[in-house]
Amino acid sequence: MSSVSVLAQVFVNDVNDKPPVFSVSSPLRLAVSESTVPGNPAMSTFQLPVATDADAPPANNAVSYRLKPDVDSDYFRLIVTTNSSAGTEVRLSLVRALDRETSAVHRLTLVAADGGLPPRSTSLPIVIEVEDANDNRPIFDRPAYDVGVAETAAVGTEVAVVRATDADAGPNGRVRYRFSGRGRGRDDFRLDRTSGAVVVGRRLDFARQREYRLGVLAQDEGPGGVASFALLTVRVRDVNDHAPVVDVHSAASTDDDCVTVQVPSPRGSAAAVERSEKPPNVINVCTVYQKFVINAFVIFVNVYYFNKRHMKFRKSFVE
Ligand SMILES: [Ca+2]
Ligand SMILES: [Ca+2]
Ligand SMILES: [Ca+2]
Ligand SMILES: [Ca+2]
Repeated sequence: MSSVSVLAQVFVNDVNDKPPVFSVSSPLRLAVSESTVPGNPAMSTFQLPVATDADAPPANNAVSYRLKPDVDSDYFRLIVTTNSSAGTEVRLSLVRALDRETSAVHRLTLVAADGGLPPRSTSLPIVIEVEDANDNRPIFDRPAYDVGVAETAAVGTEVAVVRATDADAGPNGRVRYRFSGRGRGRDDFRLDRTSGAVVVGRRLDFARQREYRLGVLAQDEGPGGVASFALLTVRVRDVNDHAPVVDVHSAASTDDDCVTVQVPSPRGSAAAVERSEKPPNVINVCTVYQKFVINAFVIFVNVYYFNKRHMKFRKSFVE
């Protein structure tokens, strides 16, 4: 009995049963500064991973790449190059300027597909986090502030709170306040650099200065930050803190041995004597050494009569 050897050559046809595979964690995260200038190949191009396919060539493991169409594809374009030395390179190119304040995150989907029939594909989500640049300046909530304060306000009394916001993040958006060099009397107020609160810094006096026009600057703490300006007007309100002063030289008599004295406003203007009219603040002095209470001030008036028609205040004083 003879044996026969048969050499069997078996050809296994590849079946496209493997999809391309990315060997990176999903999603892929990239950080891109919003200051990146589009179209600069060196600065605005970002390397992406390539996928491998375990099937056999030529078609079942031939991987092609595309971005899944979505709105963010407007910002990025896919560049795929193949050469014998470096193999296939997949890069993402920024084609439109980013703005973190408009959109801080962009999401793309990179699709790798083989050339089989039917093709198999794998999707790799890409999350692009836009890093902040200091491209916004602080903006005051109003261009000018106009406030009033009583001249008797104690040191530390809050007069106003200025406020500016900066759309940037972190130090780029952290606003600090200070007075500008402009404005007479700004030492009379203190400005909290963090809160923007303006308080009375020392005793005010309407007679000394009745209005302050103070320049306020808001600047962020980011590199190259530019300050914004707002005008703070503080109007000092007069308060009845000066005693009336009666002018003894302007007194005159009335017919009934009385004098009529117009007590001035509590600022100390001259008193006048009226024979026939009695406007507000007019008092009749009919006795020697009379006491009045005017605007919370106690006034004593000594009246000396020279004769019925000529008389004179000798003295007036205030408690
Ligand atoms: Ca395949
Ligand atoms: Ca921006
Ligand atoms: Ca800023
Ligand atoms: Ca920014």
